[in-house]
Amino acid sequence: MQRRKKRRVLQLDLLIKNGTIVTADSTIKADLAVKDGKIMAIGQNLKPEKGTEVVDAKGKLVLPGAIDGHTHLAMPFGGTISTDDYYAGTRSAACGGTTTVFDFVLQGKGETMVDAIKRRDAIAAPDVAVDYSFHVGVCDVTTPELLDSMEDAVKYGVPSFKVFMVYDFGVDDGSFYQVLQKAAKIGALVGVHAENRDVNNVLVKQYLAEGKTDAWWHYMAKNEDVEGEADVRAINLAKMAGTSLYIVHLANKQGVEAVTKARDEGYPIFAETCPQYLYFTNEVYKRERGRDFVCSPPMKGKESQDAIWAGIKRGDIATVATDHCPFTQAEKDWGITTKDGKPGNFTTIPNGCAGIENMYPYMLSEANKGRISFNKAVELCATNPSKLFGLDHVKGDLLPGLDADIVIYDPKKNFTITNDAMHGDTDHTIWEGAKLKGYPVATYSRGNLVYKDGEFLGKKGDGKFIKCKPLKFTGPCL
Ligand code: DUC
Ligand code: ZN
Ligand code: ZN
Repeated sequence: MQRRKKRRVLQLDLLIKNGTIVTADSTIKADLAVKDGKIMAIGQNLKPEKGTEVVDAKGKLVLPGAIDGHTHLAMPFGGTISTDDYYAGTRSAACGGTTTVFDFVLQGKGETMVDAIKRRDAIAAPDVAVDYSFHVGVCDVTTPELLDSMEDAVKYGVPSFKVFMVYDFGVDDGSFYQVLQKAAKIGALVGVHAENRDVNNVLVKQYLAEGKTDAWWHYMAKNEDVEGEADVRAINLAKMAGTSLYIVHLANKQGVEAVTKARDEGYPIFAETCPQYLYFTNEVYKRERGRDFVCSPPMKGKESQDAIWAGIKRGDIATVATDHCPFTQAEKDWGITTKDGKPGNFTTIPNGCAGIENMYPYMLSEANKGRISFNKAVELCATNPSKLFGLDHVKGDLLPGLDADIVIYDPKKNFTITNDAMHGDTDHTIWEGAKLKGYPVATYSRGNLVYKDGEFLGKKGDGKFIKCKPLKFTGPCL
């Protein structure tokens, strides 16, 4: 006798009622239902089932979780390792409404791209508290096998790469061009850290010879022109290779203008900026602890900051990400006395700052203050990164079928950033004292509550590796 198959009754797990649902292109008052970690429905007067948890979001905004496209967790750099490991960093991310992070894998000499990804994933997977993926920082394409291994990475689910035009592990223009050519063939996006290495090296030597050693000279050695020239060159190389380009942490006016021009001409050139460039200027390097703000690229002058905000409003800046790479104050003090007890200078300060918990709250606060719309903040921090890095089939929006990565945001809750209130392992924050209008009050990662009212509720190892789709951009589509 044939037994009738028992139909599994799926439980509606969570119902967020009465909120204002904000996505990149719509704002509606509606309820949102979650089942099995996915968004099941968005609509009016949705009814809970027996056992459904109901959350009243009246007066609150319901947003997609942010996607931080640029982090350096547990990264060996500047003679140490960045303070936040994959657990501390993703815990902090969750508490700032970020539900996916893209961390950088630095390829070792002679290492294939997939081996590099697997090496880092072995460290990340047991620790991550939210979902994650990687970009590969390409350092060695000196053999055809290494260059070809980019294609294996795309098949593995990592279709985005980054080259550094600066630092000793950076690539020369020839290798950069080869990486761009390869990307065009295999459906990949190349990101670039654009600063002119040779000019930077010359300026460093000159300033140190003149006894100019404090943090201000870090900015001067990586000034507007040092970054802008490299932006222009990177765009030209992408045009020559006939492919797209993603400029990471864009922080100068000349670069913004070059991006705008290329996009106006129809080229698929995309730019990311970071909250630190939108909030701080190079004035921070004159502070007593200016060394705490040393990151690359450095914060620039007000003119550049204004140009970046104008680029955002015009739609020429596609994403905001953090470049989260914290170091302790004791490590920042290596700019005074190195870890070997020698006199330090601006080159002996590890580059990078914490920011993973501040991105979405800051951008949403700027929206709440009226500088941009909430939709724009969502587009920059969630929807565009998901499209650019190939995960819009699962994340970056609030739509039935997508992962239930959701943030509930209280526009009336004012918040002053202090390091004590942050959830990473860092001992200070450059954002200390910054006043935000509105703040996230709850974060869900695939339907699980991972943050509520100042408290982290997630679990180490609960984050999942997200396989991203191959990428092809033929014009400035976003
Ligand atoms: N810039 C930083 O400030 N830190 C890590 C790497 C980088 O490029
Ligand atoms: Zn960089
Ligand atoms: Zn970076």
